[in-house]
Amino acid sequence: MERYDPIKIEEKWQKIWEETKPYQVTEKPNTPKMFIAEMFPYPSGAGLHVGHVRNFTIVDVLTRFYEQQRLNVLRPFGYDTFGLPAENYAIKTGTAPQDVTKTNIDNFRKQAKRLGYAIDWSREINTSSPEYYKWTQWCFLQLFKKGLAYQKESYQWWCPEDQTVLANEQVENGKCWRCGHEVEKKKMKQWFFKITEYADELLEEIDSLDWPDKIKTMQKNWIGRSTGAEIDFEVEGGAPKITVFTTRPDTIMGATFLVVAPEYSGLEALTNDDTRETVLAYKAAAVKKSEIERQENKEKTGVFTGSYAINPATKEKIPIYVADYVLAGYGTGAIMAVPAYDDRDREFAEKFDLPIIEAELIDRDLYGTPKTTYRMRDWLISRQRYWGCPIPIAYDSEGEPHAIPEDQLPVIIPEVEDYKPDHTGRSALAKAKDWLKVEVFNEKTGQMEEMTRETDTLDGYACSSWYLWRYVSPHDSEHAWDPEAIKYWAPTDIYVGADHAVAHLLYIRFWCKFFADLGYLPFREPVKKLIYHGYINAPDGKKMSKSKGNVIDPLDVINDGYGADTLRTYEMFIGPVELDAAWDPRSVGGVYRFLNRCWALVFEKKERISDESNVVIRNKTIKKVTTDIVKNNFNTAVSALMEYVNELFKTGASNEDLVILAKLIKPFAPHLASEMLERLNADDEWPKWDEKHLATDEVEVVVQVNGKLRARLNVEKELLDDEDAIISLAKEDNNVKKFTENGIKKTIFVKKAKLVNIVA
Ligand code: ANZ
Repeated sequence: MERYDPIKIEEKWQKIWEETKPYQVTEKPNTPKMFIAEMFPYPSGAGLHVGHVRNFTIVDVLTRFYEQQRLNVLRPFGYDTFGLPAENYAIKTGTAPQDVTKTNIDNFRKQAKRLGYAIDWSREINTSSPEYYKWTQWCFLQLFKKGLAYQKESYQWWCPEDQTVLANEQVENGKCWRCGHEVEKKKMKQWFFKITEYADELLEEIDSLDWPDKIKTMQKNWIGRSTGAEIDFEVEGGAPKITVFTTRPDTIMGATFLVVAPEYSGLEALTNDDTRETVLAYKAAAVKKSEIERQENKEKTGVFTGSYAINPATKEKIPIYVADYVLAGYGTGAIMAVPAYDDRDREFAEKFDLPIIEAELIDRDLYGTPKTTYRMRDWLISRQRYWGCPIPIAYDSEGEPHAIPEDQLPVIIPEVEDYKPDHTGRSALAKAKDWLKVEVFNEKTGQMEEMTRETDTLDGYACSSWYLWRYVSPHDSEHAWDPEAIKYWAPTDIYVGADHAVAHLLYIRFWCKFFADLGYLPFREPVKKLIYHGYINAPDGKKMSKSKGNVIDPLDVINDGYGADTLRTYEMFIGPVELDAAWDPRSVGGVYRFLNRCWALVFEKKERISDESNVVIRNKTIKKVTTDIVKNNFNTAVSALMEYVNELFKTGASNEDLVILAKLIKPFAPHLASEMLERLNADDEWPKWDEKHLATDEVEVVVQVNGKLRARLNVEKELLDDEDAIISLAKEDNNVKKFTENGIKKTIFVKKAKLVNIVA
């Protein structure tokens, strides 16, 4: 008998797929389409990890499943390549990020091919290639022209030692990750996208999506719509009035003090000679804290500003405090404190000995104007980084921003020798002196002028906000996406990921709505169905990490002789898709044995039985595997196939039994299945079940011996009333006999549960 040699047959089929390109697709107007994609990976130097394999294999199972149903399936692949790791590596080693990226992509592609994915490789995209980022810049300019890309002063982490801006993740316990110096907050002009313009639609349309509830709730909370009122409070002594935002205007009779955020723009005007120094010192300390820290339930801190306001409802004079539990970016950055009704205000009042008055509630409508606020802020997109998409803007001599004309795109990332940011915190782009200067038409003066280019680059999330649409026409040099191709392929039918619940998945929805408004997209939601899967952890249940030395390398699993089909099938079998799962080497071996059994059924010379014999179990299996895949129950689909194979070992198999097995297993183990189908001389079209064969009057009775499942009996429904008959059938089962060789102590039949319990 030929032995199952996965390495050999996988090489054979991968070569065939490489040459015949069966997964390369084009628009077929009369064929229904499916557009399935994973959240594209960042190609790190470490190559694929088992989490990628879970992610890509889910996409592949679905791709092959729908392809076998003869839908026109688009399954592209791409790389999200800008980002800090490549830039930091460049700073450390002087290697150009372009070179590192190329090496990493080559490695990722090679590894993905070893897994036998049904990818249309002609559609590969890479966000840091100029052909791609030209169109990211084009997208930026559309937002800029509509006023949805704008500049505003904003606080940034700043390391005074390194003279550089730091990203949030580069600040560790208030210190710079590079030099360990204490960081500061520095006010700088930054670019933002006005995502808040779409807050209502982003919130309201989410319920219509076939997405996991968990993600929908996270997005809703992130957008955080609150309805309330803005109320003005006059300030004694002539300082400008303070407007507060409250969701409880009815509690105003109990407002015994006001609190403003440390960043509140009118803060200094509220101070006097006695309080100014303390207030400004408090502010300086508070702005260093992150918002999360400030919202933590710690002892409240704050300082009296020296000013008083008048409560418009009680006409009482109430003190104005500054405290960091009030956030600058939410509402108006000022609140009326009602300690009798609000816990945070109560804590503050208790600490500072302020009155807590349980005043009556009054009509809403009496004070202030209705106002809706959102937790979500505009999206800060400026990055003072070299390895990002250059923002296509230049400044005139007055510092006014102008769009680089579209026909001059892409603004190519210039080569530099030193990738470190410069001493003012600008990215290394500022060191490309020739590149900095550009002639741009100034519409205000009506002439061409020499201007200075923007040296900030775009947040990587901008590059990934439109990549799904690029897949429909990845080589289009005229458009970001082809208008006809987008109509046929998009929106994405199924999107698979394990990360970015809020950021990325909110940003693509925002851009979709924006480009739909401009008429570039004929839909307003980019992803119909979202599959959000769990992580794969180490065998001990801990997160895999290099430092713990518990990382399983998928390529090792393949090269150890198990092959890609075992790896793929195992990762689908590992557990319910939405849950985290721990790697189990024994179970990998179990899956490998299962594939060996499939192989043996087809390639061992054995008598074939008639097609009729297994018609019920065959149809049952088709139904179970099909409906399980549709419901993303990949693990139970694999177990149904295992049961089917066990059955065929018991009963013998017909040709049809084996063809069905090969077809059903192809999404999971495509190389093995292709080899089987070739031997059986059959195509891979997905089989249909016939209800006629399932509608039997039989019911299944489960037999346990000492608590372990040992048999399933199919019995006529009426027999359930005959306890003795059932028990003797159970005892006669071959497998049960094996486990009761030493005699039976007790037998119990639970009719309701259709269960026979044998104590042996
Ligand atoms: C008086 C009051 C009485 C309030 C009461 C609540 C309960 P949500 O629901 O999350 O929108 N608030 C307003 N702006 C704030 C800011 N910048 N930083 C911190 N807190 C702020 O919360 C709205 C409530 O949070 C507002 O209503 C305000 O306190 C506070 F019994 O006003 B409330």
